[in-house]
Amino acid sequence: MTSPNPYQPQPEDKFSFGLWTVGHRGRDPFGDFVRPGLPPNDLVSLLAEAGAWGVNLHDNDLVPIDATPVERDSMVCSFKKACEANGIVVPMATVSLFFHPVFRDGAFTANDPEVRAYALQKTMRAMDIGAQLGARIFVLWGGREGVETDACRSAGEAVKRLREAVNYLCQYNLDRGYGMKFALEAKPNEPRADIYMPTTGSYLGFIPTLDHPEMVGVNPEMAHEHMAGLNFMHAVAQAWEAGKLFHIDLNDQMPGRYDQDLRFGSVNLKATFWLVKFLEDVHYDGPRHFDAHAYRTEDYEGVKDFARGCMRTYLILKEKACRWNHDGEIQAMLAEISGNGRAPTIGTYSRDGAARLLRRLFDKDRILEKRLPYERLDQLTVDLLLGVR
Ligand code: GCO
Ligand code: MN
Ligand code: MN
Repeated sequence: MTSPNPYQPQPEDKFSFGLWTVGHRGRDPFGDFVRPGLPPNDLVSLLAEAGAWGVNLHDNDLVPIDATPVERDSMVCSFKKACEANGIVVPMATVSLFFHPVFRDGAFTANDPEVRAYALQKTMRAMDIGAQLGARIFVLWGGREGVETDACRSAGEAVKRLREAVNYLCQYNLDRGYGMKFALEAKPNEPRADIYMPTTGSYLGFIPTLDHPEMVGVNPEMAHEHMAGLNFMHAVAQAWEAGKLFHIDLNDQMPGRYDQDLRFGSVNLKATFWLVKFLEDVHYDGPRHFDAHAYRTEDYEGVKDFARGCMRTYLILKEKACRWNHDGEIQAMLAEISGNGRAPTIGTYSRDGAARLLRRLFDKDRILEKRLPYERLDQLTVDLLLGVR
């Protein structure tokens, strides 16, 4: 008898994939499709076979942009049945505001008011599809909301247009009673040369300026922060701390390159470890969505390998995080370096307290005697990750 797989995904792991991820056919700017197209319902079966919990979709991953209402209804109904039959949920829906040439100058920020209106119409219709499928999270990724030349519009005006659009959509959500939360996804560039709201931090600054900030959070993506040369886990931590981590896009990416969307954990294992550890330590309870796709060399068997790999790596790193948290030597070092109980705490501001702090003498040489053995701590982490600890 074979032993059960300890890294078998479970529904409570909430692993999800986009239709556009496992359905990615390997086309890139230089080369054509390498895999045949699979209908959405077959992609749902593929995900079920791989062990996923959820599937996410853009409106046009399921319903072609010019479908009639009757065609739309029958496609959504049939997809819903396929999900139910496969035990797959639809936690998140989104809208393509980047593929059709009409969005060549952006969607909500485009200069043409008719394009802005069409973008709102398309998004409301995508929300209708999402609501029908049970999605409670709606992602907005403004891939075309940017510029090649700043001569074309004021960047400040673009922010105002974006705010108006999100406010409008929040109102629609309320009006329809959908109970959705919006998750805004940042990216620094690609497809536009420069995209407005280049980082998760930008959106965290934007959200409090909205009419319904409580309805809007972020969808940070690992590859996107890495493209900007940033520490993804730090962005996630800030979003979490602000109560704004509504969704997350997991994948991998070499900094400084085009958007690679590689299998989770396939490039930056250590950064991936710190991320998983963070999510597990804070008991993040949302979907763990893999926004990545298989190598262009793969067929659909390889796509399953890719999907299984994303989830397996997450679960292995989750186990490593648990070991790290229970490692006696690591924990003793953490207790030692935490600095708790050494100096009087500053406390909240008071005039007397500030006066005492202003008078206090600091013995910097004594402070410097305290060792900070981060080299050893990091090596223990590396040993643990490499499986020799
Ligand atoms: C990308 C983005 C997209 C979005 C998706 C959801 O770089 O292409 O990450 O995959 O996540 O469009 O809106
Ligand atoms: Mn991406
Ligand atoms: Mn994404």
